[in-house]
Amino acid sequence: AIEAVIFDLDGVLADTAHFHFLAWRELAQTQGIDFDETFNECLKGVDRMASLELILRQSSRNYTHEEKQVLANKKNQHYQQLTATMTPADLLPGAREALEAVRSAGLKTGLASVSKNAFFILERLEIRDCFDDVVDAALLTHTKPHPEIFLTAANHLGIDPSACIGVEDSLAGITSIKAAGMFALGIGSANVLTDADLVIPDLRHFLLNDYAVN
Ligand code: B16
Ligand code: MG
Repeated sequence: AIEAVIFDLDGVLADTAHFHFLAWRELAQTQGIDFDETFNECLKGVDRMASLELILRQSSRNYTHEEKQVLANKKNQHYQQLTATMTPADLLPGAREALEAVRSAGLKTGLASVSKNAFFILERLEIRDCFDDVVDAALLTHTKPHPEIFLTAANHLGIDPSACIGVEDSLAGITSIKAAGMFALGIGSANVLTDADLVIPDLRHFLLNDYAVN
């Protein structure tokens, strides 16, 4: 039976995925690099430096380590500006209800975001207390699609990965969940999240009994 649900943050609980997109797009434009929503799909769930590498790969120029650091900081400053005024009203529809449903069913909740801004966003949304464990992205060696982050969350919760559901909006995230040996619940479109065990459009459609019965 399912004993824990481990949520991604960006694009699942809040629409911060859009803010990441806006900040990366502006940065790419300053470097003369084209950037659209399709390419953005590959960046979702991928950490800051790895995302930057994927973007700069489209340029014919070579960037030094220092230049990359400057660009990554710029993007992050822009992202922090965009998210600074978020409030609990910015939780995506169904997010709070899904978290509460998991807790009321006596299951544990975890957060698996590779974002180093995750703790800040949780504070803005006032949902830090909804989680039994929040993985600190700063302590990870690998970004999604590697399973490390979901395995770490399960480990902290003391639950076997096979008894966990992972909830993700990104391709990299679904791969990470499956590699961790969990049930992968995709948020978005089944045409994009082809490896998910089940895809729902958003958390208003989250029905724990559909996945937890065993
Ligand atoms: P930061 P998630 C990921 O978060 C985002 O999907 C991804 O677009 C972003 O690059 C990454 O966090 C790093 O974020 O620059 O704030 O450290 O989807 O794992 O919650
Ligand atoms: Mg995400």
